[in-house]
Amino acid sequence: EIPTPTPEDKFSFGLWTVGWQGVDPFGSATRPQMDTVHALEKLAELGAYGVNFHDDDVIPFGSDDATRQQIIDRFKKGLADTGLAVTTATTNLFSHPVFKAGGFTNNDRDIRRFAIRKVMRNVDLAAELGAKVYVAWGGREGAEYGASQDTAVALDRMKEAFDLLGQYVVDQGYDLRFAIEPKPNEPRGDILLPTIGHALAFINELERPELVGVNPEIGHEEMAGMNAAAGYAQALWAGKLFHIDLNGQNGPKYDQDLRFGAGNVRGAFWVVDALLAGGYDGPVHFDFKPSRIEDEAGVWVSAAANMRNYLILREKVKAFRADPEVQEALAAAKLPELARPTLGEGEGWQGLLEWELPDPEVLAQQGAAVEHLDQLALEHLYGVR
Ligand code: ASC
Ligand code: MN
Ligand code: MN
Ligand code: MN
Repeated sequence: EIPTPTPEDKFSFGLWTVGWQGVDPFGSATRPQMDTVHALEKLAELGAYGVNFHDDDVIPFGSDDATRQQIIDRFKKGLADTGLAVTTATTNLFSHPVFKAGGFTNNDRDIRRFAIRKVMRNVDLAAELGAKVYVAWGGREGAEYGASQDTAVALDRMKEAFDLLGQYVVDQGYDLRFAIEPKPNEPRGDILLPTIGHALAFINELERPELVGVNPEIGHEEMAGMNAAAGYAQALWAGKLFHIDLNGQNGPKYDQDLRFGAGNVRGAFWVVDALLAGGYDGPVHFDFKPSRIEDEAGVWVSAAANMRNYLILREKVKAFRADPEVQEALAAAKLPELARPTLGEGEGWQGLLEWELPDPEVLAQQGAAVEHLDQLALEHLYGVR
């Protein structure tokens, strides 16, 4: 049977997810504001392990120091009372109009400096609350028009921001690493670092690449037409999967942020497979939006369903991998052979030159045996095996 979520599963939620009031580009809020401590209580009750927040999710933008401290004290008490961990934190560099043309890469230097200060302030809080990862989603870092942003120079400024923040956590002695969250578009027409691949290449240019990884969101990769599972697998291969945002999306359209497991179900199955195969052991974090046509009861139904769907898919992936017929099919499709290095031990290009060439016409005749293999995966997913 499907297990119930426990803190060992390390499920975590952005406070902005269950707290989303349903504001969209065409309509105003459909749900009242949710009290943060109430959200903590409900999430703990449902079996979550931790939470993640933007600074402004907890502390309204512009709060004075005394108010900010009162809010933090109440939030800390809520954490202590519920036993929830703060796994991650992030910065809202997208809601206030000051960030309308970006934060780290805004053409206005004062806004860039303001944005970095806002991050530093919340990094302090994240470290104080025990977060191990600090997420950076640059939703407003981008453009709609070719000439309005100089991409190369904007990347210089993006690098400058991450180098400075890396220096900051090192100087402060924080045990905190950064995770860049790619997204192709929305709210900007085109966003910088639009995919996992762009982000990984960017990270290699930083002064402290070891401090920075990625936080891929399934829906964002699918908006870009990418195979999310392959992206998670490459991030794991590069040692860069510091955090994950799981949710659901139906192909390239607006960012749907459906609960995990809704949307592209097959894609979700392979994402869980990639996470298990790659040994991902960080928080299993959901970044979704409960449908704006739901009331609060629907919010909790969808929050619980994220975890349930993950557990369902985890069972199915394990059953698929353990199925002897699947193992035979994998062998028939030569997956074990891909695991063998292409050159023999100690062999170099000379050995390859001495090797008697096979007949390509004969090699070309073999079937790849993938139809049976994929059908087995589908039958596990359909629940008939
Ligand atoms: C984040 C994150 C996103 C955005 C979005 C804000 O921190 O991971 O995808 O902010 O959820 O609505
Ligand atoms: Mn999204
Ligand atoms: Mn996200
Ligand atoms: Mn999102």
